[in-house]
Amino acid sequence: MKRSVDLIVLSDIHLGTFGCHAQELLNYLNSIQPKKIILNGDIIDIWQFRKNYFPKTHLEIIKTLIEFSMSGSEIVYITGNHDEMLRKLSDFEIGNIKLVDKLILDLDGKKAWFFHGDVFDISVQNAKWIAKLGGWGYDFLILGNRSLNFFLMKLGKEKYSLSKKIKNSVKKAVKFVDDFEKTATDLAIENGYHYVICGHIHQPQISRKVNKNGTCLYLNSGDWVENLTALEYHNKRWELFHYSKFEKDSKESSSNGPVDFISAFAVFSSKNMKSG
Ligand SMILES: [Mn+2]
Repeated sequence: MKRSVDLIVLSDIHLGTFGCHAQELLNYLNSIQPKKIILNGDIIDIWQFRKNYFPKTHLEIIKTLIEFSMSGSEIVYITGNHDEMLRKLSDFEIGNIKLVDKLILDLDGKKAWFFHGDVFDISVQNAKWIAKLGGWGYDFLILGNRSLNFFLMKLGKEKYSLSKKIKNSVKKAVKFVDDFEKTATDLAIENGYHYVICGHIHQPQISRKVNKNGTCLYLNSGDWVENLTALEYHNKRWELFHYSKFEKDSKESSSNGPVDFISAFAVFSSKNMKSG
């Protein structure tokens, strides 16, 4: 029996790279029946795409998602920085699949704001003035990042890479995550959102944030490279799915079956042989 879920959020799958844990993600997807799927950026890694590396399990994920959409699940693909080429096609719709740069949903009367999060890359230290930009903030920052990358490429330099920047120092990385969460939260509170849901920084999280203007719930779906996590919204509640726990639970429940009997028999017969 597949577990039914109202909504799942996946981000940072990085299909097409060696780091992607595709088989684990497939096991997870095969265990659920989601009504709505939000793909919150960096799903296919077009930046690192190589013609000679796209394993069968990676294709299976795309196939599974398409099958979900054909059987009635609604899919929203929000673009990230590693799949920013798709931003050219944003607001495109085909069947049950929608492609956007950001998404606002009403979840049981609460306003939820979804976006990948790379817009904060160049300006995460400047949370205060970003919050002042209010509703314009997101579109403004997307333009900023796009032109930054455009100039870097013109100068013959590599695109701005967050992971490269924070890999250099743990202290910097911790500070960056803090700043990221604060920036997203301040902006969400300023705009009256109850939930702000991001990806990008590969840090799964559900936490209540408060500032002097109000409060909101900050959520991050993590990734399928290091953490193997997803967000699930069901019966008006948010939960963080951890693959490691899921794998442990499914092993435990399967070992209560006939497998246990066989191993018990093996132990029994080996004991008998020793004594004989
Ligand atoms: Mn990203």
